[in-house]
Amino acid sequence: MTEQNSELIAGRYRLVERIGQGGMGRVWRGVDQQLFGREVAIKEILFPAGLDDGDRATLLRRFTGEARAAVTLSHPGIITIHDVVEHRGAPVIVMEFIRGQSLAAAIREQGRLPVQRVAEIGAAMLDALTEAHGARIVHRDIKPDNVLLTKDRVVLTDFGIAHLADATTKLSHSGIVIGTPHYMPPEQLEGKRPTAANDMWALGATLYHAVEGHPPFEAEGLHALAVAVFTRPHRQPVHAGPLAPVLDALLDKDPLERAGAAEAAELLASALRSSRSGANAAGGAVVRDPEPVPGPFPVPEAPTEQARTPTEREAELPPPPPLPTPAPAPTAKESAYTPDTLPASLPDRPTTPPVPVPVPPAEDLVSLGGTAPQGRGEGASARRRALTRRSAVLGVAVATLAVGSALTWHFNRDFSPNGGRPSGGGSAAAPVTVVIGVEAPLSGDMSSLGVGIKNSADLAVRTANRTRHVPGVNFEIKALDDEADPAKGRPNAARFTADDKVLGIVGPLNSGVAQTMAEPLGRANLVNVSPANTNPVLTLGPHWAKGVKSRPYETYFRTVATDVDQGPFAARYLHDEARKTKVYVIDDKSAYGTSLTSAFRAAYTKLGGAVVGAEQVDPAEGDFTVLASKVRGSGAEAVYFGGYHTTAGPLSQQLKQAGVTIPLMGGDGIFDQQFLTTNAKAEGDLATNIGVPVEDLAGAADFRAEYQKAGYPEAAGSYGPYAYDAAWSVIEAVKTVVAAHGGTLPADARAKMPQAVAGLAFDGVTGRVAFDEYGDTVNRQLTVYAVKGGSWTTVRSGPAVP
Ligand code: ABU
Repeated sequence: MTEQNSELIAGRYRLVERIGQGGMGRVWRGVDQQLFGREVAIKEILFPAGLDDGDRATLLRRFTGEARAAVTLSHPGIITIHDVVEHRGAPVIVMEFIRGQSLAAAIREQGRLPVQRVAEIGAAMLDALTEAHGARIVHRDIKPDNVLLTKDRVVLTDFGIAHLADATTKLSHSGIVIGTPHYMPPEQLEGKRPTAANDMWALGATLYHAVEGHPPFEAEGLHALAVAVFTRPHRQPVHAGPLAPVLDALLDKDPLERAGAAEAAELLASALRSSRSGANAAGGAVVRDPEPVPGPFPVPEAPTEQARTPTEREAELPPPPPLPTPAPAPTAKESAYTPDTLPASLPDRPTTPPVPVPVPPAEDLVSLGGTAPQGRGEGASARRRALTRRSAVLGVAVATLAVGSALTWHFNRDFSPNGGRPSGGGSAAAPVTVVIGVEAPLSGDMSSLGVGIKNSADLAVRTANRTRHVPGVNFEIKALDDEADPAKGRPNAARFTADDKVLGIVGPLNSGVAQTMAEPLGRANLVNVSPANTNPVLTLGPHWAKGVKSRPYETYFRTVATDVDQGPFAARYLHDEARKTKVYVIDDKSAYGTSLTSAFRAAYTKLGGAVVGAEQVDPAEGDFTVLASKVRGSGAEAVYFGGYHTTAGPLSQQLKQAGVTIPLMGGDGIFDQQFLTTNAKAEGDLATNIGVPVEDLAGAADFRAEYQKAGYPEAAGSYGPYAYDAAWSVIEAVKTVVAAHGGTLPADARAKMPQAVAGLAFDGVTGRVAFDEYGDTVNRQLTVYAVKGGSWTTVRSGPAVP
């Protein structure tokens, strides 16, 4: 096709003007002469130079077949393909002509877009993708350029075209695949067979770009970008507000853990409700969008504007009316769709230019078919395997880039129409899956404790499945990382509540995280049993210190005693036995640290001890030399610290290095091996821990033996046994619910769980597992430890004093 011509394609489509140019081809406005001059968009696919005739013929055949599959799609959110024809040996697609603007253009013009508008766009895109995935068609190149916005539609374009790009470059033996890696999930960069999960990631990346104004991963150069996508979390969104949970859920690197359509729809609907009601401004932890946002979208109005360039058109377009609220289920259709009223043009300019992406040899050719299982997966072991494989593949991908080696194209391999889905129909006797969420720091400074919690819950689940503890039910773990960051609690809670199969959660570790999770979990009737939180507020309410108890959440339980016991236990030891009558009290400002020091101070002063100084420190600070000189000048005989080992270790060390050779005492948050390994001056320091030493517990020996046998690479940590008992609390409660429903899981099982957990009483590995009327454990034992000879050594153990 020439630049300005009136060439006739396939004897009926006349080109009028070129309206776009992209990496894969050119787009023209044209008319269909056989249909009374109906306007159409004509996309000319450009094959790379150097293909021989055989390759061209092969590609043409493949593309024609794939594009024809996309022709079968009929959905207002998917561009209608009228025809796929061949012209001078290259494929040409004839599509509906859409008058609008790409999302990429909107972002270019306006910067980041308002949360509500992005949620609306996301819901519409998801609806369209669900339609395509239901027809076993994967887009593979969802990005802002391929999303068209009109007055009242959001339309995905270029279905099937990415396949051609991929096959084209593979066939040309170039060793590269054309694509847009800013929106590609790790498995797509690996060159794995496309699944619906690819599109879900790309949806997340596209929405992220729209609401933040930049893609979730950015780096200088392809290599760095690929490394970032494979190995790093996406940049935390700062403008997404209630959209943050859906972005997190969609940008999960593990396709098996990534949100599927139902979960994404629920999260989008929730985000939309929040943004419309202004709940985001009311104080959710995830909401941060105080800055003014750009105005509504421009969309073209007059057909005469089509003759102008896309940029000119896009700059002068009036705002559209708001889109409808997304349906909670992703199957709703826009019944009011009137294609004839929506002529169109589609500029085809990538926001980010297509770049060559290195890929290792693919297992199979790309194909339009193939949806994968969505959402939950095999949990811990699957994730571990995936991460290991990902590292290996990254190495291959980078090596491919470095040496420019050619790919082997498995041209003759059959494509499985099943697309990697598990085959075989389930039988009527197949067990129902119940998911137990695990919420803990799985990365970062506190991950040694968090991973121990996850493994221990996993061990409980494996044991329950192996022994068929709940007949007809198979348990799975779904673990989410909070990095010990309270801001992660709410998004993680949203992911759990959106997944109907989740009937209980083990975690979190940090009281601060629990405070952000407890409210949304409570609203969703979803129980969580923490193996580690000790802040009393979670069960007794905000006025516990004044003796006013009021349980805030019927869904919150814990298997550990609280700081109501731990603070006084430490105070008694320090004052009565260690004979320290003057202390300096320091905390790390965390929910845990402040509650512990508050409980300690009250008890210590009641015993007659003097608090000779108090200070709050910033854990990020790390330099405590000024504080050390204050402590030295105070005459304190001990430091009592509320917080975690990550701060206590350097604090203790710097105190001693400054000549303040008095013991530092903390709570269970410092009772960790890492306190010893990161603090060369720990000798003589003290800690309380929840419970009696594990070696004194009959059940704990079995737990440790089983844990070891299971082969987890990480230690269970001090909260592992409590996590094991917490997981069994959920399992036993499910058993109760099933038994009360004639041996099957009722549809409202989640709602029945809080009462079932409240009524439990069994012997666990940490002792008696049962909960009082506030959700606190009835097992209230504590132990004081001292660092002796470089190890934590038991000093005193016993029940909490009433
Ligand atoms: N119990 C100390 C560590 C966990 C928490 O933040 O409560």
